Amino acid sequence: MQHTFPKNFYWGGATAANQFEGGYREGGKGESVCDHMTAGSRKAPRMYTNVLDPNVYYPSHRAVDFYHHYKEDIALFAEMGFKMFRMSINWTRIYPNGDDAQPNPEGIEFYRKVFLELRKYNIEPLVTLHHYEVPYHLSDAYGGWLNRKCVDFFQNYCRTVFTEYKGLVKYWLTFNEINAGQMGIGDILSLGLKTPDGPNKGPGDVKDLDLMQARFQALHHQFIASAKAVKLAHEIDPDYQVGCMVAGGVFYPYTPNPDDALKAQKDMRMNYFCGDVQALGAYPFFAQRMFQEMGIQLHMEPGDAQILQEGKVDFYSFSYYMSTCSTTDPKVEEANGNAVIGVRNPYIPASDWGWQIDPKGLRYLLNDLYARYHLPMMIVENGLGAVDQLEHGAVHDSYRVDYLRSHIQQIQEALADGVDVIAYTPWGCIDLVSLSTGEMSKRYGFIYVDVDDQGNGTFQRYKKDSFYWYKKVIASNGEDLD
Ligand code: BGP
Repeated sequence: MQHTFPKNFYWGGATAANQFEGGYREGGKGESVCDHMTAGSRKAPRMYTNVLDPNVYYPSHRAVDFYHHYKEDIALFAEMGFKMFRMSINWTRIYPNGDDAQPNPEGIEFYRKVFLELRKYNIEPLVTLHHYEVPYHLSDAYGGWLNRKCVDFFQNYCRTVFTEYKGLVKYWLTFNEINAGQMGIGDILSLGLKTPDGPNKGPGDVKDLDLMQARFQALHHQFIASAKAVKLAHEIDPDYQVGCMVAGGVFYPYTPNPDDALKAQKDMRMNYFCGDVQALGAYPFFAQRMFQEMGIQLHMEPGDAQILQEGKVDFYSFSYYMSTCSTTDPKVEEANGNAVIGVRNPYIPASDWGWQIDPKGLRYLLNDLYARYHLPMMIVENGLGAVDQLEHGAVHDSYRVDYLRSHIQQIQEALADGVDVIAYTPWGCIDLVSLSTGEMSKRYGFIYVDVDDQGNGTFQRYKKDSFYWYKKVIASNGEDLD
């Protein structure tokens, strides 16, 4: 029984280029769809503008400026003792339009410098290839992932980075929260689909098509692209380890009513639909009925089933922020959440953004996923988005420490249960732009960055109380959580 963390456990932190890197259009970078997302707030959604408005603030353009601060930031991660650092490569830094014949050498060099800097401190990079960073041109001119040509463009991009960074990177993730595409929260950002007006959507190219049909077809192309990337990675370097990345969520039945239990079981499939394709190499048993009920007719090319079978991932990774409850009773109060949509659970608290905080749900999910896939597990996102006060250069964020401590304790329980957990990289280890709201004031980091919701500030970095706490946690390999 493993009551402690394994010796080589990967403690670290996670980021993504679109929320962190900035350097918009520097070093030959092209535009991504996320560069067209306005800032929003808890109440007002972010909007996608097809044409950039010079009077509007777009948070990804500077974000927190890792592009110019990477040495300083990595030194801070090293000071905390990070063993792993999750980041994404912005596709448009490598291929500015997504379909270019030649890669952009400056973009390649930028990430090489970052990886070398990480290696200097023995920090293992964990690199996401696609984190809500669809090239704008692929969305605009090709219709995004609905167009199968994107599979080839992605393959080209993967070949470049797998070849260029051989020996510098070992762990890769194909698509961040790939299931965002199935849930309607990733139309533009994850799939590059311009859908009818609404939050996070652009004026609609897809409006004449059935939206669900388009989403699942686009997702199918991502599955094929992911499977081909896994195979290619192993061909280029047999040491490469490639994982899937799924938005994780736990759904408890709201009552013992069998209807609620069945609803919860069905809702839990948000974890399995994509996970099964990527980890087991085939669509799940429940897909047929699901597609039938939704009126979806997937177009598969000959050979697709084999591609999926040959491109199974080496490990499973997921984000975990919350649990929720499922019920068929329409009178129960709804709860907020990212993709984990259900009703309020009276037994657990919620964050200021209404995300329900449930550390035990993490143990539950780890057990559940491990029983299904028998693959090493990485928790590559977890954390508390909260408003922090910077006072005389310090941030007293005991609420964040409480959140993380309770989740780490549950990882420990899962390890004792026998789950093979190999990494924990809390989200936004340094403050960055919130994906859902575009705010800076929803902060997750151990490191405070002095920027406000409109991008004003000194961009100076400050260590929060949680910085010193996490450093102790890592130094003691999870023994000292006080
Ligand atoms: C996940 C995304 C991240 C990240 C995180 C927190 O869904 O993969 O990119 O942003 O959620 O969400 P938010 O930034 O909306 O608080």
